[in-house]
Amino acid sequence: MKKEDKNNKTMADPMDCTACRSTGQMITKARKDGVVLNFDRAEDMKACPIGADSACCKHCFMGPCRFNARDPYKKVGVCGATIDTIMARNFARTVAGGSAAHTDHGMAMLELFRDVVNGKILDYEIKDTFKLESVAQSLDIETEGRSVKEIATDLYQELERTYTQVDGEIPFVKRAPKATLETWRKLGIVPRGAMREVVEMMHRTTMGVDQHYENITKQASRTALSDGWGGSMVSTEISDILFGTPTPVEVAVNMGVLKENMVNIIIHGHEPNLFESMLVSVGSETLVQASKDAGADGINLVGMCCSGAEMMSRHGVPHAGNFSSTEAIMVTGAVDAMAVDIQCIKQGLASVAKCYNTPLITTNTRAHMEGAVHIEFNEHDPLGCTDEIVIKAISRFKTRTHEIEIPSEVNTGVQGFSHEYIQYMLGGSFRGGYAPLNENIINGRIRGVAGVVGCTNPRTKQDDSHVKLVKELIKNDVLVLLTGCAQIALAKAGLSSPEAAHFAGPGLQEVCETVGMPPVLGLGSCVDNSRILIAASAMVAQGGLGDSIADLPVAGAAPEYMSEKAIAIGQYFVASGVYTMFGVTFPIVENTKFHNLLFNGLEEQGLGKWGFEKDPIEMARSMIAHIDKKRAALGIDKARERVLVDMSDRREL
Ligand code: SF4
Ligand code: MSK
Repeated sequence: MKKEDKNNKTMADPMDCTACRSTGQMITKARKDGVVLNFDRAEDMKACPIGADSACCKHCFMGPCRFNARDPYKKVGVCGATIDTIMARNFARTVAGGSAAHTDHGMAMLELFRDVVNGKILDYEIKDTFKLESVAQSLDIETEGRSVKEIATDLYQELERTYTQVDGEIPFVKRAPKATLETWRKLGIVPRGAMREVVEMMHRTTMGVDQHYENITKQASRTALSDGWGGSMVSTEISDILFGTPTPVEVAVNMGVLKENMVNIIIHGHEPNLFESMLVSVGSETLVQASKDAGADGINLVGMCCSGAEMMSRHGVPHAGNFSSTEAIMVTGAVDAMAVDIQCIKQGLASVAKCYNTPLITTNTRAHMEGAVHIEFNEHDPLGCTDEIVIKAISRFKTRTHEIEIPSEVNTGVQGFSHEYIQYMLGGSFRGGYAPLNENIINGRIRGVAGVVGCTNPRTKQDDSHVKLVKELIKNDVLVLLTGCAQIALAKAGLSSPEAAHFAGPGLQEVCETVGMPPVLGLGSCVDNSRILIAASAMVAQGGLGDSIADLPVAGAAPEYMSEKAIAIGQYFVASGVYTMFGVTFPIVENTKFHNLLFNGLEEQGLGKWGFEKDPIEMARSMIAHIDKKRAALGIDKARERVLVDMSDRREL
């Protein structure tokens, strides 16, 4: 349903924009307050159809050149480039952009680790020495009888190769199943070093360099793998070592976590160090007293987007909402400061913050914004920044003038399922491992595993596809692993609690009830998708489900993605052997050679493949069909038929 605003612009009904009631409530209030949000801008700024199909090129100034998606081979660019070259180059640059984001984030984490180890940074320490040792052992670093500092120094030196190495193989590819690694070697796509791959990708896609869509796609796979098994994986592992590996924790999610009588501070972005130091600042007696002197009951620190997802998983910090809600939450009038670091931070936040007199504070040297206050975060004096953020928030609380309207929704669920905890949960502390998961897949109680990840996007109803897709998957006995904004969508829908097992099919429900786990397991932020790769490798290593990730009855999806990072993640899952489906839109022209390569050809090479579907139920069906195809290839399809026939027996059991 659409209405017109005072300028006669059509405005979508708030509940057509989002499945999140709190966000819908805030869209309504924003319109009353005359404030424009991302949802309204998406209505106003229609997507360029040529760009959406990736049928244009502006890689040189003989162009831009554009093609007609209905007749893509009718024309070539001024340089003679074909539609396949153009689409492949655009796609590859998107992969390079996303991979660069994860790589730069990972490099920052590794640099922090180095300076903690060598004693130059004193505000952080190695919290998880068990994880330090297990990561070191996975890279054949000697741990027996050695000090933490010795092991950590060697680990730093080894992992630095992930980024800086110019030849050879990045360290973590050792963790991939042997057959998967052999396929990469055969295809020549084992990453050498993340910086080399991203730079080479950018070079190859400039005008007049690589002009064969297959060769460009090969380098796109190599670049994406340098992210998944490199930049992102290093980031996750180092963050766990420094700040602790997540274990299940009950967490409150949704806008109702804001408190009217407290100083509310939101952290939004991707790097955990800012948030870790904020936790210290909000615990400071002096600052808590200052908040009370200002008339508040204390300080309420909450997260949003992916740094929120990471801190929710690691420390149980309440989470207020995902990507599409970051502007809407300021409409509550109750946000006394929002501090941001890197990635997925909409510039539109600045104007919304101004409307509600909320300090919007940028903290990272890489990410300034017009209209925001910049207080640089420096790991050598982190509290210098975070204390100042708290002080700004307290003074905004003291001078609150806006009407406060906090939606009442709060959803409680269990988060924080790291790969390490999944092993322990399924196998127990003495025989931790994936045997019970594999056994339940082989016997058919669990049909397969799906990773549902990625953003929300105001071009599609927020959270709606995530929730419908996941409900359909678990109803069909598919265990779902979640990260990033998808994880928050499902938490808000109440699927993260063990009681949600009743949404699952009989086989998955039985497993969830036996273990006491929810049917969806939240693994953390978007950079933590590397945990899914490690879990998939552990499933292969456990045995009984084939030799490579491509053999597993698994599938992946990002039904509401918006970021370049999501395309990089999709490509590293595809290159790792996973059928990966995206929704909303896909930057490709159908009935072209490049389309056929991504959607079929890569699978024929022994990798995974891409899929695209806007309808979440159809998406679930395609994923389930793929899982069943893999089950049949493994010869375990009959077991599942028996499980379904034996339902009453199992009930008795
Ligand atoms: Fe046009 Fe070729 Fe230049 Fe692209 S590289 S803008 S297709 S001339
Ligand atoms: S924050 S990349 S909107 S998941 Fe990681 Fe969310 Fe997507 Fe950003």
